[in-house]
Order: sequence, then structure tokens, then C-alpha cells
Amino acid sequence: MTLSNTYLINLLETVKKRNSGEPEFIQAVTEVLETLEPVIDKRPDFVEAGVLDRLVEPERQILFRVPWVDDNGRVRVNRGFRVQYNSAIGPYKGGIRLHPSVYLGIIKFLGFEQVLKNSLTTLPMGGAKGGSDFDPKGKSDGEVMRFCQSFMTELYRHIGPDCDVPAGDIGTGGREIGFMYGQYKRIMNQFTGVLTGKGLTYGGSLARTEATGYGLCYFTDEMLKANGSGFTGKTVVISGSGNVAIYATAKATELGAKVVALSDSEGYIHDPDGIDLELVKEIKEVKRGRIKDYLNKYPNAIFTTGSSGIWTIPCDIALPCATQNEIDKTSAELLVRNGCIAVAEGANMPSTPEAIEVYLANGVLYGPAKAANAGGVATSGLEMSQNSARLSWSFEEVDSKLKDIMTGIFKACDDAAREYGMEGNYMAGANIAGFLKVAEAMKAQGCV
Ligand code: NDP
Ligand code: 2IT
Repeated sequence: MTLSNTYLINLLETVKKRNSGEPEFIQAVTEVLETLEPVIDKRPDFVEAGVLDRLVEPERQILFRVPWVDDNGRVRVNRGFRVQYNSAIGPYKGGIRLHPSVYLGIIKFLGFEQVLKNSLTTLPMGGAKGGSDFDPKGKSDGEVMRFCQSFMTELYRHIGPDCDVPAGDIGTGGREIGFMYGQYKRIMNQFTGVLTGKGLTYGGSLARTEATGYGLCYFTDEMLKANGSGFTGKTVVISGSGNVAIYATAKATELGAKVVALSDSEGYIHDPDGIDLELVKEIKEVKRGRIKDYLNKYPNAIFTTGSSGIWTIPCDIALPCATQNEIDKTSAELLVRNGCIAVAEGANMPSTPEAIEVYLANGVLYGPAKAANAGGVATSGLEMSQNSARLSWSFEEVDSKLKDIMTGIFKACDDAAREYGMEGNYMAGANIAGFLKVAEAMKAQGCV
């Protein structure tokens, strides 16, 4: 897509100039501005109120040093980030990513996406993201604890249950959230819902662990049904083998599909008989091992080094659940050639702009991340409600609310795409529907 609105062209130029070393942030903003063009043409009041000029700039960016001591007594230093992107519709909300690739541009793109995603959930949550270039892989529990405590020793002053509520993302699971929560409580002497994704013994919500993967499949199921199809009998390829990939595999299988491949950053396994998920959970959740360990029990499965090759496996449905830009144009073309009918994103921004063009040009149903993976943060929102009310709902109650939210998100994307003359373009629909609520709230609150 190319822009023709002069205001948007100039705005995008400014964004590119101001954030020149941050290609992921520019990528995320470009996609959104391109799809918002018909809205802006219709709503000059948003331009007058400077809504977009403000939306392309985070409200606050916090960078800090995270010193910690490793098991050999050596001082190690990482960099910590929290980008409080937008608070127009609720307290800042979004995960914490721990991965060596983390730098400000990654956290900013994730924060920007989070603003529109959280709006789509219909719950009152603004957008934020945080993280560090710390790599939890290969570290002992003690090292991870000391890192998390140090990270929270700075972060605590910037967050709070009505201010900013962090959660998990890549590298941040139940263990890390527990260590961070403990440190927050110790410093503040307050037991509040300041983080989500907590353990069930100290205020976590049932079904939060499953929520992103389950929600992804609920969204995908709605998208398939609206187009005369469904999961039953379909072959599915899922990248990653972390939290999102595992529970997407579980739900896709429950809905009647066969998941034949999973990956990690070293490579991918292909098991044409269908993945044994209990084994993957044992390898990944209990032993923190590698996906190639799958071969120890299933020597007939195939392991291939390198993660991008996973998209060469023929499938009906592809669910990228690892990281940004993991499907490029070539991989998208391979998916199309092999008969793939749907791509829905568990990961944030896993498809390059060129890959998305290939999906749209070839009639592949495309469920964009902001909509398709919003079930995780939606259930975080449900965890916040339970914490505030000091009660806890059953798994079935939370799961049924999650399902309703995902069905609603699909409908919002579908309706917005139709209203703006782009029927079937759920990416445009998600960006427009997510934007409208935030834009109205920003306009109503004046120039802040
Ligand atoms: P996990 O840390 O549990 O798992 C991440 C998985 O992706 C691992 O298998 C990891 O492999 C792989 N991976 C990570 N980085 C890379 C890379 N650079 N190249 C190849 N593989 C990689 O994270 P989650 O499952 O929580 O997150 C996965 C994606 O889903 C992310 O994009 C995240 O932002 C998104 N997401 C997560 C939500 C949540 O609730 N957790 C909610 C919404 C979106 P390895 O172990 O080898 O690093
Ligand atoms: O990208 C995401 O939506 C998340 N990592 C979950 C954020 C949250 O606050 O639950």
C-alpha cells in the first residue's frame, strides 16, 4: 500500500527521521498509518486534535541499568526498558520481554502495537511494553532471581495497579513474574494486582497461561467459519515452542486439526503423525530443554537446523508464534504454493510487510497479531478485575469470557474492514477498530 494523504505522508517522514535507528518501530507505524488513510480522510477532527502526531510518540520512555551478580560472584550489567506508550483508555498495560535482541526500538514497536491491541479487547487498558537484553537461557534460577529483583528495584517506582501493569512476554514466564512480584511487594509493602500472569497461589487468574494460544485459535476459528471453513481435519504448522505455541497446539488439536511442526531458535521438528504435546510440555516447561530433544522419544520425527525452514512444510493453516519478522516474502510464497488458506499471528508482527502483501494478493485469510493474539492481554485484564474485586473466577468462567472477547474482536475487525470498503482485510479492520476508540479518548481528553 502507498499513502496519498499529504498529512500522513509528512507524518510518516517525520517518524522515519526521528526514529531512524529503529526499523521495527517504523515498520509497525507505517502499516498502521497506511491502513488508517480512509479514516483520516473522513475524520479531519482527529488531525486537528493532533491525535496521530501524538500517537506516533510514546508518552514516556524509561531506560535503566540492571546490575546483578552471577553465580561466580561477577557483576553483570544489562539494560532495562519500560515504554509507557499511551494511557488514553486505561492504565498502561503490556508485557516484559527478556531476550538478547531487545533494544529501545523493539520495545517501542511492541508498545505501539499494544495500544491498539488493548483497545480491541474492549477492556480499559492503555498500552506499554518493557524488557531487557538479559538472556534467561542457560542461567540458574538464582541468577534469574537476582536479575528480576534488580530489574524490579528500579521498575517499581514507575508502575502500580492503577498506573502501569506489566506481564509476561518472550523469556518472561511464571518464574520471572513470581520473582518480580516478590520484589515489588517487599519494596512497597503492598499486595496488589501490579503484575499479571501471576501464580495461582498469589492472585493469578486461571486460564491466563493458556489464554494467548487458546485465544489465537478462537480468533482463527471465527475467521475460518466466516469464510466457510474450520479447523477440523486441517494440517497446522506452528512456529516457536514457548507459552503461545504450546497452548495454540493444544487448542488447535482440540478443535480437530493436526499440528505437525514446532520450532525454537535452533531449528524445527516435523512429525507428520501429529505433535505429542505432553512431551513438548515436559521438554519446554519442566526441563527448559530444546525442541530437538523431541527426537529422543520419536526418532522418526525430523529435526532441521534453522528456524525459517518450518514454512516449507505443507500446511492448511500457519500460526507463527515465535518472534517478529519470522515470515518473509519467500516463506509467504512457499505457504501459498503449498495450499495454505490461513495465517494467524500468535507472535507480534511475525510477518514482514512483503509477506502480508503476498497473503492479501493470494486470498490467504490473514489474522493480524493485534487482533489474533489479544487473548493474552484480555485475560490479563480479567486478572486485574479479579484482583481488584478480591475474588477468583473458575477456569470455565475465564475461558468463556476469553472466547466471547475473541469472537467480538473478529467481528469488530470484519465490520470495520467492510465499513471502510476493504472487506476481508482484517489487518485494516483491526487497525481501524483499535484506533477509533483510542482516538476518540485522546480527542476528548484534550492536548495531553
Ligand atoms: P516464550 O519465551 O515462551 O517462547 C518464545 C518461543 O519463540 C521459543 O520457542 C523461542 O525459541 C522462540 N523464539 C524467540 N525468539 C526467537 C528468535 N529471535 N528466533 C527464533 N525463535 C525465537 O514466549 P511467548 O510464547 O510468550 O511469546 C511468543 C510470541 O508471542 C512473542 O512474539 C510474543 O511477543 C507474543 N505474545 C505473547 C503473549 C503472551 O501472553 N505470552 C501475548 C501476545 C503475544 P528459543 O527458546 O530458542 O529462544
Ligand atoms: O504481547 C502481549 O500482548 C503480551 N505479551 C501480553 C501482555 C499482557 O499484559 O498480558
